[in-house]
Amino acid sequence: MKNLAPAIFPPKGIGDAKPGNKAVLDWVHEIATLTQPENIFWCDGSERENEFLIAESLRQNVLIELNQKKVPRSYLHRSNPNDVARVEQFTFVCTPTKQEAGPTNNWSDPTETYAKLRGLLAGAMRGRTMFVIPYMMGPEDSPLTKVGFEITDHSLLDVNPERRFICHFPQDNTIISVGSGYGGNVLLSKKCLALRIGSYLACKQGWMAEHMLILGVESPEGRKHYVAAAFPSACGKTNFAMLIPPAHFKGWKVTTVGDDIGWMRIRDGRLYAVNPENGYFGVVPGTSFKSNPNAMRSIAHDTIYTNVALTDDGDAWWEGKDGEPPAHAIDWRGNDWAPQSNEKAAHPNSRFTTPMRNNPALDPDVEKGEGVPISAIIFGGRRSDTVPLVYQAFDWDHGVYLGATMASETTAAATGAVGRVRRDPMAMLPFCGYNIGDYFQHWLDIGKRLTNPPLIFNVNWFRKGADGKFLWPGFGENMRVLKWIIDRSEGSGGALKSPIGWLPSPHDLDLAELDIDHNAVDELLGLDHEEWQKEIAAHKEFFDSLGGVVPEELQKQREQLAAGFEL
Ligand code: GTP
Ligand code: SPV
Ligand code: MN
Repeated sequence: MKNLAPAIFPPKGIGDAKPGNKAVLDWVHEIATLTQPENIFWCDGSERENEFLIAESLRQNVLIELNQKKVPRSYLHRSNPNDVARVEQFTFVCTPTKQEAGPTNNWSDPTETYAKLRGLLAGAMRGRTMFVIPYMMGPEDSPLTKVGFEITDHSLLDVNPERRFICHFPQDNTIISVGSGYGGNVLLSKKCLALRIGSYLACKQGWMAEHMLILGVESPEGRKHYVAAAFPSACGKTNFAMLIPPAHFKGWKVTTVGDDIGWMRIRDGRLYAVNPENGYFGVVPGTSFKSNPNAMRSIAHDTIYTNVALTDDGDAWWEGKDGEPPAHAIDWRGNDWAPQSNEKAAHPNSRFTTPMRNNPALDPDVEKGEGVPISAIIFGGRRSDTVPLVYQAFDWDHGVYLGATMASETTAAATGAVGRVRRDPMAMLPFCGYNIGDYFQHWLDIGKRLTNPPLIFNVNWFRKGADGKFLWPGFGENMRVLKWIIDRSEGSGGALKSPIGWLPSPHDLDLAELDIDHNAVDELLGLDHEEWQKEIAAHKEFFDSLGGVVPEELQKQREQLAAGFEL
């Protein structure tokens, strides 16, 4: 096969940051003996290294330079067209027993899997450069922070969907990924470490690793709360974390701590959260100055775009960007594109990669080692029907039930059918690195240790009317829902008791200066008994499908919910 990523030869002073740690050196030596690279590049994260690697990537056509006047220091990467999303069917948790991985993970035997992977890796880096990338997940002085090393080659284009394996060995703190260059499959510090291995460690050590954004919200009087929210992939975390309140909320300010992953620990009976990441790997389509101005400013420079379209003047373009579509562009596959084309110009899961320092709304405490105290946890999914705009759990255990039974219509973030409702507990279905029953129990156990637990809410920005259109304007207007959540957390804010939880009535939400009709609001906050009968049956079906691992407490919650609807 043609070597699409030949070795690179850096000048002295670049790529030679060899560490002194013997364990690391031994391990690198072992992998080099197996994979047989031409040379080894020891990364140090310096600016000089960055410039060299970008120049090399441009030379090898792995990156395309964008118009430097329009988007300074920004580049386009076109992936292999069959390597555009996470591949859940090829993702494995390799624990000694299948039972430890549980009913929601693909399991494979660690000994056999190591042997198989060793076979695939033997000689795999011949003629190529091996990169050793040290990384740190979390603020420098946080007790949760983890240090890791990723060894990789440069074979971004040389992927093979027939031989794609993303394998986790929680007992060994090891991850091996072959055959994909896509973010969630190969940035091993992110979903693989920070969530899958992270959740396994969190359960053992008594903390939480969650698929959550973390935001700060400050009132005009200067009262500040932090909120964490778990929405499934491509369901609005980045947008919510960067929310700009509408004009009516003068003096309110929302700041971003994280947009995808939250690590939380108990301190003084409260949950404190840190964001282990240093940047954003976000969905591009739909991003505009109308929907998310902070994201637009974040990606206006120093950004790598993957699988967006390229305009004739060298700019990045995607569906949903402000202004008119270009008359001509090169689409994400590298083909000519025009507005009348049947194909999308940008892949629906095209992504930006940008450092968090680019975000104008970055929270000042983002690097604080002790984390930020969480006042509320929000669950949410993409549901065209059934689930109201917002409601509040009766208590922690009921909140765990809301998380455990949440569902969402599938998106382009993972390969497979899009738009199918699937249960995605706590937005962790693809990311929980151990038995989901033990994960539910862990959530219940955490609750018992909290003297000042966050209140738990569920939201749905995606309910649709009979015309098939979203009933709720979403984006910045989600501030209206966030405000109710803050009010409830402060002990004010009205609500009605319903069988599913505390529901706001229309006048409990601040809808001033919002162009929305009364019927839409009623529909957004309404409960349809027939839909809920089906929903509760689906909860039971889901729990049953897990084969007896669901804690008794959650079964009890379901019975109570069902009883509430029989009244
Ligand atoms: P991952 O990075 O995959 O974990 O996704 P995410 O949860 O951060 O989702 P993101 O904020 O990138 O949003 C995904 C898609 O949902 C984008 O196309 C957004 O435009 C759209 N979206 C986000 N928020 C809203 C909203 O409030 N209403 C509507 N209708 N769409 C939204
Ligand atoms: C997701 O799919 O939830 C993402 C993108 O955040 S990735 O990092 O690729 O998993
Ligand atoms: Mn995510």
